[in-house]
Amino acid sequence: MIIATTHKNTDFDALASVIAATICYPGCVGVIPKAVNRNVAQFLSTHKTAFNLLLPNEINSAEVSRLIVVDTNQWHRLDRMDELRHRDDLAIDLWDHHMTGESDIVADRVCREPIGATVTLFVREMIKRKIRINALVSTVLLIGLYEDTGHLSFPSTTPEDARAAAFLLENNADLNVAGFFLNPPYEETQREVLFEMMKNTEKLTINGNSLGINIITLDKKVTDLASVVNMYRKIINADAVFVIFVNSSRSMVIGRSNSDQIHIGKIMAEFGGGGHNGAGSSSIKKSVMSPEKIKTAILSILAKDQEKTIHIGDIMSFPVISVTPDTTMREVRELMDREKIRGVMVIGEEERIEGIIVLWDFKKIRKERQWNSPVKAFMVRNVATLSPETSPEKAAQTMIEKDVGHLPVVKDGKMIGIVTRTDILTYFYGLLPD
Ligand SMILES: [Mn+2]
Repeated sequence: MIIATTHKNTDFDALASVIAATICYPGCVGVIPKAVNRNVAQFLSTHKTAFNLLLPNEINSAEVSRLIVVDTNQWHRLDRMDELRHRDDLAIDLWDHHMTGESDIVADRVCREPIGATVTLFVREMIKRKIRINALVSTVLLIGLYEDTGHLSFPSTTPEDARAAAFLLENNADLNVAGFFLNPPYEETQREVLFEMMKNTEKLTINGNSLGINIITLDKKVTDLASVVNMYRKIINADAVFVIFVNSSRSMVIGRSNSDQIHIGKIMAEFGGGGHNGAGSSSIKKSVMSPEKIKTAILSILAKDQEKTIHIGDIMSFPVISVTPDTTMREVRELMDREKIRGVMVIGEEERIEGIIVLWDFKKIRKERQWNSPVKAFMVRNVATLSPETSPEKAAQTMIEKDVGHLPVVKDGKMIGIVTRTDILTYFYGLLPD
């Protein structure tokens, strides 16, 4: 007997991958853990009989000759598979996309890659082997793919995930059904927790990233805390959030990040958990570490990461070309032509930034003789500046908010460099400045 199984608190990517495995491996039976996410439970209550699925207590582990593990690589995350763990005659195949955390399942065949969703790995197999799937299977696979990639929007999404979505849509995946299960309505208990989080929000900035961190005591069961945390991050508009949910015996940490600089999976791995760049979690016994200690530890990991991350000081241009306030507009224009630049800083006494003049400001000149006027008559005063520790993301955000293309970098009151749109584009897209 071949069985495919996945992690407890089964999400749609896990369910979809189990179902995909039952199709890719002839004769394979899917074994779904008893504890599944709420929207997965809703789906199963109406669709279960359409698939070849059983519960862990419905199989006889002595009959299992091959085990397919999907969307996890850790034994303790499986439901009642301990008897199989110590069998040395068991063949194991592993399909997963979690790259952090300790992997302890030793498989004979491993398909483990950084990709948006595990189910994409199975879709690749289906395309390769020209396996046809019906609309129902396509739909559940698409739900798994969309849930794990945030509808192909999470930074972990790869081109292959998008191609997998195309394949599933070609095979008649139903977006109405998918939309229904991907956007479950919020429950009263979830709203209460969200409200509690909003009340106790501690917002801070570490390494140029805005951060929300909370400790929340749970006195009752709340389903799908992960999507509450997701919602919370969006509402408080933080680059990353960490929420430590505490019950009588354990702390459950859920992290979400929208910043390239904060890798949730790596941070959670330090607490025995795991996840991806953008999302992850960890469960810690209170006797091992108190919630307050966890919080302090997360903050110190984030602070330590500072040395490794890119700051604006690393990507700025220098030396900065500048003129004095009395330089004529004609001289400024000649300088900009010669240096092929779009803006020049105006620096006064004691190296003070007096203003900036950009190509656009030349449009203010109406009469020829104005070219003899000093730059201080045309420059823009009130120049927005950055500190060298600013993150490239924050710098880009400042450019958008202030609608400026030049941001001088200032340290101890002195200008040490400048960041232009070209620097930002070069950083984000690896484009070479022209
Ligand atoms: Mn997954």
